Amino acid sequence: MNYKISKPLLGAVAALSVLCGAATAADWRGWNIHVDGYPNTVAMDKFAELLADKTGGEITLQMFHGGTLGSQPDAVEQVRAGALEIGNFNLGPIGPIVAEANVVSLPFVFKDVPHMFRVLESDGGAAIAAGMAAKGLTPLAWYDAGARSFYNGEKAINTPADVQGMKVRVMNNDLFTGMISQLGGNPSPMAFAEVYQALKTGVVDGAENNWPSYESTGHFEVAGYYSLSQHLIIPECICVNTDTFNALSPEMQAAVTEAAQESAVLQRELWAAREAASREAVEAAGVVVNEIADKAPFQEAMGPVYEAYFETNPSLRSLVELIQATE
Ligand code: BDP
Repeated sequence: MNYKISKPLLGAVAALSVLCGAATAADWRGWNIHVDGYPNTVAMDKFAELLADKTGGEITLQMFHGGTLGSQPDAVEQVRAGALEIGNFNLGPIGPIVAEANVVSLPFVFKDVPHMFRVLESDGGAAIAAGMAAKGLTPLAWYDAGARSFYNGEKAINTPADVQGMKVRVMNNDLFTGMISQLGGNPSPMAFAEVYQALKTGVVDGAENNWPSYESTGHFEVAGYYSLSQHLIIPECICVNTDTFNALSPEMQAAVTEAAQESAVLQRELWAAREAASREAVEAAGVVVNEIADKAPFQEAMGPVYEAYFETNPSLRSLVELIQATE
């Protein structure tokens, strides 16, 4: 058979592909675990809006909030595989995949949140970003997730002895299970969505998170003691599938990055306000909050966690030292 295509037909095809600028445009899908009104949710919606504006509609993003597309470890894999293009991820569950990114999940590695951001903006941050990109997750911007502290339904925690025998939910990462074990507790890695029921039914005694997540999930209703251990300060990213990002023109890459960075400025502002508001709300609801006068025993107990990390990643000792040397 002869498949010669007539000229008018060719013209029609060309016109059609112009009409469907969609042929070159991309519709991205994005994952976020948080509820409506949460700083990250608002900022990711803003990112979608900025993305469409700055790329002249070439790239659009449909956000799926509330973890509707699955748990965080699953979503991380989906973005790596390109089944989803974008995710707002905490670096905790990324650590098991990207050794460089796991440094931020070492307990007490950062002095405070500003220190964390200074590191991310330095060579340390570049090393973390390069490690992530090599594993399929290119970070476009960093979000604030504050500091994580312990909470439970039984008592205030003041010393490691208070964690003794306690079953504590953690995010999926050996550093976190090691951290709880070193304090004498029983770690229980579990998906975020399951923690409320687990606390309520006594499957776990406690968990750990920042103020906004403690409040937005309702965990404070079933675990009313919040002890300011601030043992983990973990950044979050807007991460894009590396191949998807690398296939873009330099102009488009710049537009996407700019949209992400602007969304991060908004997220950090909203975060500061929400941290204060969440703390106020849970205290008003009767949560007992305690400062921990001496955090040194918690820090000292983390020695074996660091040693195990260095044993598996000898080359990353210098990255940790770089972080510790960053003013
Ligand atoms: C929240 C993070 C979210 C994590 C969650 C958790 O924003 O990404 O999934 O903690 O504890 O603070 O799983």
